[in-house]
Amino acid sequence: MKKLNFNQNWEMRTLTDEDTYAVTLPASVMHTLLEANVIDDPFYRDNEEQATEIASRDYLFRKEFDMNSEQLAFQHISFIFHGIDTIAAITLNGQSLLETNNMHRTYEVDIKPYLHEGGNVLEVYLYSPVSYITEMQQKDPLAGVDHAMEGYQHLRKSHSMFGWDWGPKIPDLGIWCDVEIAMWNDNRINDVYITQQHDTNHVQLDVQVTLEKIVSENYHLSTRLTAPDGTTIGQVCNQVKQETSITIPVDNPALWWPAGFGEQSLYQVEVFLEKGHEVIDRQSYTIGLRTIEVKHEEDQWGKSFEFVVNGQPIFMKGANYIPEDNLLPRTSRARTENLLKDSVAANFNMIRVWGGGHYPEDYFYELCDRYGLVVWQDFMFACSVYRLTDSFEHNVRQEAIDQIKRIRHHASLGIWCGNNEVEEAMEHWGWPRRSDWRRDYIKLFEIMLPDLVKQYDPQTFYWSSSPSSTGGFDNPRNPDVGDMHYWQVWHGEKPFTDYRNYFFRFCSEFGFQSFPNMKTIESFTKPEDRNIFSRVMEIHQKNDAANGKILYYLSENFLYPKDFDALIYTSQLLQAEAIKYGVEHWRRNLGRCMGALYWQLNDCWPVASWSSIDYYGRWKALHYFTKKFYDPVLLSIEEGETDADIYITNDRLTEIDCKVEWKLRNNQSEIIEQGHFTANVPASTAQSCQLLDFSEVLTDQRKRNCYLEATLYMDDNYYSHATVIFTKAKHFEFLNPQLATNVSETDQKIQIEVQADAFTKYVELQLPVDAVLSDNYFDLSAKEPKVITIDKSQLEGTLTLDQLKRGLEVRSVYHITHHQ
Ligand code: BMA
Repeated sequence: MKKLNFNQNWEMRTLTDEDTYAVTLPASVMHTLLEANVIDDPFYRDNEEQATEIASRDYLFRKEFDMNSEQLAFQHISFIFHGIDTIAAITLNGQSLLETNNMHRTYEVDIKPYLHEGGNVLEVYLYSPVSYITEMQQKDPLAGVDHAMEGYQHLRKSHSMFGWDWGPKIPDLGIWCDVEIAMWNDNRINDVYITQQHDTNHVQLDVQVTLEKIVSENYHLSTRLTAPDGTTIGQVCNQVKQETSITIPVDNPALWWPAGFGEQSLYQVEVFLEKGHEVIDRQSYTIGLRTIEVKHEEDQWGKSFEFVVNGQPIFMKGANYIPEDNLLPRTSRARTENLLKDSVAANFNMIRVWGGGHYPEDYFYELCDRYGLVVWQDFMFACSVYRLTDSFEHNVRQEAIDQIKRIRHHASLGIWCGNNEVEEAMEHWGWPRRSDWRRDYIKLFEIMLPDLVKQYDPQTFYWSSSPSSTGGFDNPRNPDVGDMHYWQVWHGEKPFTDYRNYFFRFCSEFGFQSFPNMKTIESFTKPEDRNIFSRVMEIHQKNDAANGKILYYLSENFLYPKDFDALIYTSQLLQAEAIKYGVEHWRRNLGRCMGALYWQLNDCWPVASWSSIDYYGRWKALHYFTKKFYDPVLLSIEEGETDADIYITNDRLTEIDCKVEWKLRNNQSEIIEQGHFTANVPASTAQSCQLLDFSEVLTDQRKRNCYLEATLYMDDNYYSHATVIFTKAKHFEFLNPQLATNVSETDQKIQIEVQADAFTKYVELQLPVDAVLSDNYFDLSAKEPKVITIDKSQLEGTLTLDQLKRGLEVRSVYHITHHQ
């Protein structure tokens, strides 16, 4: 089979005017108009408001192309549309070819009967998604979230493009994935499905190949498996049927492991279809040899929710992933790669593709395979009721088949999940308890989708909803059974300490908002907008009452910030502390709790949100905290009123021997008490190592100026460090730390030594260019300098030492209220 990419030389225009724009696919209306300077940047100030009107019109994408006699001689010629967003009518040479209404599907259509030799015209008419959802919602009002345009759930288009509590209402339209033309004779490979049987030191691969047509002649199928070390195993099958199975034995397999647990070994499986001696089609897949199971079994606490990879239970650490941009043509492999590298740098081993966006492109999964991120894959349904009419059912069935077949061979795929929060919403969000809605829910998420997963990917676990306990509307918020979304901290305004009341089996969502970094705020505001209650800042805050929540939590924890910049900084500290509080607690309960995925990793535009990395890829304080609280060996301190329990959580699959030194110090870092201990912590275990009782020492006065510091050493080397204070930061008597920096460089690295005169928290270094630092937002004891390094290769742009010295800014908790 021959495939040609069909992305070049398109044009786009509005159906109501004559202006045309040259485009290359993937392309969208808003992105094209923006590139042509016809509209202003929709992310700037209040420009989002122009989007609804633009998305209320219809558009045409058009391409003229030539076909020669050689091409036309193929017996079969088709177009493959890998993603059309969304409602389209497609014509070829004026003849109707195809109608589409699902951006999550791949459409292939036979074009042979419509083609001419010489010039041909392909036209894709795109119709307004806004008009469609408005009309449908009038006919059949369905419950959903109120921060999105009404009726969004009627259309198989990324829900969050219609607005979300972190996303703008920019329901752009376009051709968001590649278009290809496929030409073939006689026969072709229609489908390949690879399963694995694992035994000790042996894996048997079963490659099932389905051909397009029944085979009558001289066909051969062969496979080639290439191991990570380059060795190959070839198999040939001469007894080809329309469905053929080829077995490949692999001795001493190099297993694929999640990040932090071993190598991400990848094998290549190639399948060749030959007729006579000619290869007429080939397919290639990158796979990893591994088993991933989800254990959901009764135990002393309820019913577990535990990922087991290659037989090893693993605590999953990660976050929820949302679409990377509202204008889809701006996404790219390089951007996604940066985001996923940053995830692994923060010690993630899992990423959850949240169900209110779109199914990511192939490269997303390829990168997750390569970097060792287990993918929790939601089907694209979220927070809404769905009406299962015959046509809707047919549509989502095809969508699920397309997506399961596309994603299933990836090493990183860990779980299929029916939807995000639909079961919980129908049970707990006060919606009408309609039996027709419930019936359709059960049909779709508890019958149809699990059946399809069983049919097309039986080796991957299916879970009907996140969160869920056992399905069927049976207490989806049960904290002891299944997975949990916990929002009482934040939406429920409970204090951070509330996390410690729960021992969820797997916490797949919990979160806390902050403002993005100043540079990011500057990108969408004028100086006069820089007040969190300004109209522009409120447009970039989509969660009702969220600014009030930030201020409420601020009042509980920190002093009132001196200015806008200090408020932005403090909001990030709140967020980082909140999530750390939850994660450290759940990791101290490793075994009972087996996963924490915070809400949310990234942003789709510059906005105040729960993300740890903002739209421009800048790390918030939370992301630096994450790197530490997701470390495979975690030193954490569970502080009480006047005591402290020092824990070590060891995620590694081997035991560790370590030493911990602890010091109770005052705000000048003078030592009041100190001690040390050694610990042996078995593999995959959290251990309370030492309970320290300071009730004698920590008087009310001392609680306001003493902190406990613990330092972990492994093999006599410094490993990590933790501090706690025994009062709210707002009441702690922080002294002026007189922060001093000393900058130097080597060929590869920049080094910044930071020193304080008194104990201080949340030391932040800001460079004049974007960069990821080895650490940031860290605590410092007096006269104990810390060296921060920056890889020069990671710097965005060039930076001389002199520029760095002049542009470097440093602050800490003390500067929330003080200028110097
Ligand atoms: C969860 C998610 C999202 C939402 C987030 C913050 O419910 O599933 O729908 O954006 O919380 O409210």
